[in-house]
Amino acid sequence: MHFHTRFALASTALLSVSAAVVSSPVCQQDIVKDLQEQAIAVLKEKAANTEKGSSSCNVFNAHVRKDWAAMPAAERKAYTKAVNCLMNKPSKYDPDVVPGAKSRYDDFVAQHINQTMSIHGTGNFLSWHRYFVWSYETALKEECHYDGYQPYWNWFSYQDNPNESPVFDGSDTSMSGDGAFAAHNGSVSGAGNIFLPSGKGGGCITSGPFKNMTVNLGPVSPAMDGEAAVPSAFAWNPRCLKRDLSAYAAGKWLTSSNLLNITTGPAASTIETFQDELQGRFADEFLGMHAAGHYTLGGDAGDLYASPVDPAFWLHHAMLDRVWWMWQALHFPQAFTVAGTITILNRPPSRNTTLEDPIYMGQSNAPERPISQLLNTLGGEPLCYIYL
Ligand SMILES: *[C@@H]1O[C@H](CO)[C@@H](O)[C@H](O)[C@H]1NC(C)=O
Ligand SMILES: *[C@@H]1O[C@H](CO)[C@@H](O)[C@H](O)[C@H]1NC(C)=O
Ligand SMILES: *[C@@H]1O[C@H](CO)[C@@H](O)[C@H](O)[C@H]1NC(C)=O
Ligand SMILES: *[C@@H]1O[C@H](CO)[C@@H](O)[C@H](O)[C@H]1NC(C)=O
Ligand SMILES: *[C@@H]1O[C@H](CO)[C@@H](O)[C@H](O)[C@H]1NC(C)=O
Ligand SMILES: [Cu+2]
Repeated sequence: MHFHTRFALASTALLSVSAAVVSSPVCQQDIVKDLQEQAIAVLKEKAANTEKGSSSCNVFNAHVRKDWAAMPAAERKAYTKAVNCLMNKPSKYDPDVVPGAKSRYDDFVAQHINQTMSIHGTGNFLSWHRYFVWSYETALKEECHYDGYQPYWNWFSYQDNPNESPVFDGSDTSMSGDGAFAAHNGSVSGAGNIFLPSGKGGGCITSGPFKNMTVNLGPVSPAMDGEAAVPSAFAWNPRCLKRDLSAYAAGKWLTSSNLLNITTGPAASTIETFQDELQGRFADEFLGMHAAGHYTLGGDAGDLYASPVDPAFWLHHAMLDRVWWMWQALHFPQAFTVAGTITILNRPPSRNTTLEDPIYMGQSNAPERPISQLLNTLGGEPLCYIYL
């Protein structure tokens, strides 16, 4: 793997982090590689010190989720083919209950819409989205014969020009490119506190594997200027997928200094500070890496409820899960704790989240599980994966 060859360089960079180092895109890559390497080293050490049967899940036999940029063309195409397959299979929802769910893909969108207010800014934010991505990956495999694993979008490259990224360059080995240019006045994010200037898109995506896709659900809470909400959350609203790739959001918040803060810096000290910093401090006009990824995509992906309509959602959330996974590896035994409440930003005030709280996926065919079963990606049942 390419990160092995650059590890020595990365270690040096990490020891001498300075403003100059952090602002260099090359070193941004090195820092995430170094954290990755540290996480794997810890997991190897744990595997070596644990007496377990050879069949139990560990870092050596776990499934591997890869960086999109490091995947060969054939693997990328197999992935987008499976996603298109899911978009062409029928929904399992009763059309009277969710009229906008026309495809199997839409079932996942509906799931997210339905639970939005109890899975963001809550104690289950990380575990809910981990299980959501896992259930989607499982559907791609079981229902669409995909034989790989969920790829991730590495936030720490191409921040200055996401349009050139292998994820968004619009080629047939990308996740489709930017939207067509459509004049608009940017997007409003961060619970109304943070304005994002418009990029070069704003209209329908015009290239790549999802060029012809039909979005059926949302927008429920559109962020981009000019977009109107549907009258009810599950209404059918067929239209194209819109994007407005934002170098502004990526360059400002998908940074090594923010990554270091939550993985090894002051915000890394507890699960509470980690997850809060990751999700932003909107009153401080700090978007955080979770929302920054959504607004780097822009367009439909900026809708808190219906953001999974953009198939890049899953690569973004895999990266988010990877950052949590790295934090977890570097913070045993705190790795398996939760903090936060069961309502969005504790509005209205609610009880604390517990490890026994159920995470359910409804129509996505993943059985309800307590949070405690979703904290360890090497837990074996159901999760057994690592990131490389
Ligand atoms: C939405 O969630 C509730 C539980 O909060 C559940 O009873 C209902 O079936 C869900 N609806 C859909 C469409 O998934
Ligand atoms: C953007 O805002 C300006 C000033 O408020 C307005 O004149 C213009 O029509 C807006 N453009 C669009 C595309 O909404
Ligand atoms: C999109 O639709 C057009 C017209 O129906 C068709 O010619 C084209 O092959 C489709 N492209 C993809 C990527 O499915
Ligand atoms: C790191 O995170 C802490 C906790 O949220 C925050 O107060 C601080 O401003 C962050 N530091 C940087 C450099 O972003
Ligand atoms: C909820 O969590 C907070 C912060 O972790 C803690 O201070 C508080 O005591 C907890 N509340 C209850 C009822 O356990
Ligand atoms: Cu979400």
